[in-house]
Formats: sequence, structure tokens, C-alpha cells
Amino acid sequence: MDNKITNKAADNIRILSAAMVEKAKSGHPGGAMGGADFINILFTEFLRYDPSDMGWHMRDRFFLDPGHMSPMLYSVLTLAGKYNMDELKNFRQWGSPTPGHPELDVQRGIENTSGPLGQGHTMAVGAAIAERFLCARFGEWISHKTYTFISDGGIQEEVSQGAGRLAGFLGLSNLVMFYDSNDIQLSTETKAVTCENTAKKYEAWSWKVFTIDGNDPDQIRKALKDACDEKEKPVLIIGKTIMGKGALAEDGSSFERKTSTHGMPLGEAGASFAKTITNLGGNPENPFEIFPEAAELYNKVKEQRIKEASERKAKQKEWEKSNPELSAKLNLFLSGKFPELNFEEIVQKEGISTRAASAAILGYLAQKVDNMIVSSADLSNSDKTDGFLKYKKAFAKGDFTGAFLQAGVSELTMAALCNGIVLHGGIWVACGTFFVFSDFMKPAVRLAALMGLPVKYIWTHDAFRVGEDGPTHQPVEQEAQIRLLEHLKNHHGQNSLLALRPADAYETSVAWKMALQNKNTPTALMLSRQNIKDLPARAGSTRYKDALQAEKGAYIVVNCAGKPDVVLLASGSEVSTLVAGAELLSSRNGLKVCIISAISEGLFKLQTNEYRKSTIPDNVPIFGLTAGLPVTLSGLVGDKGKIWGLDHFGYSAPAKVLDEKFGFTAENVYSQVTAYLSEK
Ligand SMILES: Cc1ncc(C[n+]2csc(CCOP(=O)(O)OP(=O)(O)O)c2C)c(N)n1
Repeated sequence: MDNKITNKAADNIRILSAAMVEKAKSGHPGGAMGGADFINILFTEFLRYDPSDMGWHMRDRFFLDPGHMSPMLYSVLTLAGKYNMDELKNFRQWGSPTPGHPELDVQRGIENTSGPLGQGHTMAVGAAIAERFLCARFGEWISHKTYTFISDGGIQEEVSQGAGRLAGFLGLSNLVMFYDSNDIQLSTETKAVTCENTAKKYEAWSWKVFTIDGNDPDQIRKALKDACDEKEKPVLIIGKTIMGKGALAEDGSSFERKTSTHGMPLGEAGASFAKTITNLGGNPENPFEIFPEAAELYNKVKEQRIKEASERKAKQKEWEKSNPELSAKLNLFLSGKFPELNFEEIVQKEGISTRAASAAILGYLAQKVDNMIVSSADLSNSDKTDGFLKYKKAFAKGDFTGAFLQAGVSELTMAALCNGIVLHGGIWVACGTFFVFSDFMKPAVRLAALMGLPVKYIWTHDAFRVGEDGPTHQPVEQEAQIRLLEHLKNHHGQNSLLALRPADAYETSVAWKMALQNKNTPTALMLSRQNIKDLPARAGSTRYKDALQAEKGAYIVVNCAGKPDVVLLASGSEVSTLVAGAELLSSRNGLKVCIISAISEGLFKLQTNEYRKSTIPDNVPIFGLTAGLPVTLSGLVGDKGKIWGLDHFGYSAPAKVLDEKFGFTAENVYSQVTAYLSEK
């Protein structure tokens, strides 16, 4: 490759990046200008994809970590024909496909939403795991590379510890990470906050590391070639790059390596926009142009990539002919459909915890769904993902025939890896830990919610009854927090997360059914540690059939004849406490009581007015019981009702003692409800 043309195309990316930011009057030009040489060579010489079929399952993946470098990505994708100049000119504006930080758009070459530093490359590790999983089942012909681009911020962000450890441990040699090491971050130079030897750190995690001049085309090419030849380890290419490469000040002196160009338009940062564009060979009057040399290069690459992809597709057709069964399986994996599943078939033991009920379902899924990965952050025997592990091996270096990912104690890493696995495609994923540690996962849960990824979270030990582990392990505010995401719409107008807290074993079967049916957003399953008495089945029905009503978000579990004197409402294990309390209210006071199990407030609010009113009637006193903050139920109980919940951190004691002390007993339901009714 002629470096003159290569450099011209890289300068084109620098010019477009600087111009987008200048026009938008906000953004991050410096990093994008420094990373342009790498991204240009990656896209023109290494990345194998089909420009005429962007969702092609065998494409190489490119995951950006520093979303603030979006101008670099939009610019290279403009050269590749996936964006146009008007879209670049509308960078960061309302309704444009070029938001400040890139949002998932596979058709345009955006494989992941990025912005929260550290998560992008962790998703890449997830995608690399997914690729190995598929190769283990269908053969190396289906393999591809996963490339990722990280910056100083991502290297510093703690999640990189988990991503680096696991990629090295699993020997993901299909993963190539370029580290744009320009020694400058947002407010300081990196030397103001770190003295680590990054190469040694990654080597210690069993990565292969190359350090190069990240603006030198020949060195970039060689490093990428060596990386592609690597067979044992993931590869880190540390590219020493120049922040704001090519930037000039008004007096013509260099304005490179300036912290100010990290997050400001060049002009505002103190450089001369016009002189910089001229220096890079562009026209400051009209910087939104593609150089003819760059256009020719990218057009040639486009033709070549389409040709290569069609050859690989032809090979796939041949493989399909000689492997009809495997081919049917691959098609099922890629279709996003499940095989026939019948949750009613799963017999649940009487009076078990909902985590144990979940284990039974996971065991069923392990035997039925061949493209499911389950992960746990070192709690598989407590969060009961071991129900799945009983049938599947854990992944090991060089062996991805299993389907269980032992993530180690790294909840955020695990959640971000799951996002990457789903983004790769062809695989369903669930991950488990204690509910209280959902706090560690939240940044990745939020991204899953924004991207609409159907990751399933198995969060057990859902309330203060966590053995004698005490307040550090007792979720109190977590349910209220996670349910806030049910109130938040994603960009497709859907509730961005489905939060389910089932009330007994069969409702857990239904919750899992709902989780699998929800293919557009993540689903949270909040499950109990302690055993729960099964809710009563209606005459002539079964508990599973009754629990199917949970698909409407909330339903009447115990009804009464005529208008109730009081409606009792809860989710999860508190529903059975209400059933016991209701018995006292009717036997002692002759009250007519109706009991509602509200598995998901967000889902219930999507039901028709008629259904909602028939379930929670107006003008009837309503009492809510929650083991979380009272606000957890306020959207359903309303101002006029009464809620009994926790408004403090818990204490360390056996669960039964805590129930007594905190008032989660039939007797306390009786006294709270009678007091409430007498106040009315
Ligand atoms: C988790 C997270 N914390 C903070 C930020 C805000 N932020 C954006 S870029 C940045 C500095 C990162 O600098 P670097 O990665 O070196 O990028 P460069 O300066 O090379 O463009 C920070 C703190 C963020 N995007 N994500």
C-alpha cells in the first residue's frame, strides 16, 4: 500500500473530525485526530465485512471504547459510504444519526453504544467469547476477528481489570485491542494520575503486547498483521499517538499534544482551525469533502470486501449442503427464535425459594436451548445458576464447548460481557449475582437498556433475608432503583427494562417465560433466598395457570365476593405474607380482602385502563407491603393508600428474627391494616 494515499485518507479523517466538532461547537477533536491513522488502516486493510450486508454474521467486529472519539468513527464510516456529509454537518444535533457518542446502529457500522469509558472494549471481549462459542459448535470456517479501540480513560477505568483478566485467562487470540496512548486525558496529562506500566500489566494477564508508533502506517500494519497471526493470546497494540495530530496555532507553530484539544473545538482550544485544515491538505472554506485519493481507496476496498464476503457466503452454502443438521441449528441460532419450550412441564417442588425455582428452569433451559450462555460472578451455588452448570461445562482456555462463564468476582465486567455476547448475535445470555451487587452492574445494565439488549439478570437474595450476612448484603433501595428503568423509555419508545419479582415457584416459571419472550429489552429477575409458601391456586385451576396472569404485570391472586373492604398488594415473597395476614383479617374481623401480586409495575401500567381498574379498583382502601423502600410500591398504591416497607438499612440476624423485628409477619399485616382502616 502506498503510504502517500494512506496518509491522505488519514488526513481526510482528521479534517472531517475537526470540522464536525468545529461546526457543532462541541465535541472532542484531539483524540480522533491522533487515532485516525490506525482506524484508517484497520478499515482499509484488515476489517473484513460486507459493505452490502452490514449485519452479516461472519463480519469482523469493531468495538469503540472511547465514545467521545465518535468523530473518528463517523468519518471513517463516511469514507466507507455509511454516512453522508449532511449527517456529519449535523453532528450532535437533534434527530441526526451522528449523536455525540455513537449509538448502536449495525447497518451503519456502529457495533456498540459507547461513551461510558471501559465498557466498549469489555463488550468486545464478550463478542470474542461469543465468536469462540459459535466456532466450537460449527467450526473455524465461521470465525472472525474482534477489534477494539481503547484510550487512556478506558485503560484506567476499573472494568478493564476484569476484561483484561478474562480475555487473557480464556486465551482470546481472536481479539485485537489498539490502545490509543496519547498520554493526555480530559483534565490532565496521564502522568498526573498514573505511573503504571500498561504493557507489563497486560502481559501479566497473559496478553501479547506490541508497542509501536501509533501514527506510523508501516508499524500499524505490521502490528495488526502480527496480531492476526497470534494463536494463543489476545493482543494489545499500544500505539503511541499524537493528540491533535496536525493541529497548528495561529502563528503556524505546532498545536499538537495539547490537553485543551481533548474536549473542545480546535478554535476554542487555542488552535487555528483554518491553518490546521490547510496543514492537513484540506480547504478551510469547505472542509466537508472527501479527497479523490481517499474516495478511490475506499471504493476499491468496498468492492474487494463485497467480493471476499460473497466467496465466504458461497463456502457457507457448501457447508450447509453437507451439514444439514448443523446448518438447521445455525439458522435457528441466528434467527433469534427459541426451540419449542413448555414452562408448564417444569415441575416445581412445593414451598421452595424462587431462586431454587429458577434453578429448575435453568436446568430445563440448559437441556433445551443450545445457544444460551449463563454466567455468575462467583456465586453460582448461591444465585442458583448452578442449575444450568449441572448440565454445562464452564469455558476454559481453548475450550468453548461449554456454556457457562465463570466471571470471577467482577459484576460490572460480567454485565458488560453479556452485552457484548448479545451484540455479537446468535446467543442468549443470563447472568447472576446477589441483588445488592446489582449496584456494581448498573452502568452496563443502563447501556443494555439504552441499546435494547435482551440480557437476563438473575438477582437473588432479593431482600433483607440473606442469612446472617447483615446490612451490607441486604438490598433495600435496589428494587426501587431498578424499577426506575421500567419508567424510562428507550429510543424505540419501549420501557427500557422489565423488572420481575415473582411471588412463588410457579410465578418464577412464568417470570422466566416472560423474560425469554422479552427480546427487546433486558429483564431483571429478583429472586428470594428463603423458601416461600406457594400461593393458593383457584378452584379448578393450577398454580401455573393462575400465575400466567403475571404476564399482565399485576393480577388478583385471592379474590373476594363483591367489593373488597381492602386491597392488599405486594410483589415477591411479601405476597404470601399478605395471604397469611388476610386470613387473620377475615377470620377475626370478617373483612373482605383481595390480594394482588404485582410482579412488574412497568408492565402493569401498559395494560388497558379497564384491566387496571378491574385489578386495582378505585375508591377501595389499599395496603402495600414491600421488603424494599416504601417508594417501591407508591406508583401502584398511590397517595391515599398505606405502604409498609423498610426506610432504613437492615441489621444482622437470622431471617425469622428480622421478619419479626421489621414487621413482615401476618400479625403485623393484621395490625397495620386494621389501624389503617380505622384511620380512614
Ligand atoms: C466512565 C466515564 N467516566 C468519565 C467520562 C468522561 N470522560 C470522557 S473522555 C475522558 C478522558 C479520557 O481521556 P482519553 O481516554 O485519554 O481520551 P483522549 O483524551 O485521548 O481523547 C473522560 C474523563 C466518561 N466518558 N466515562
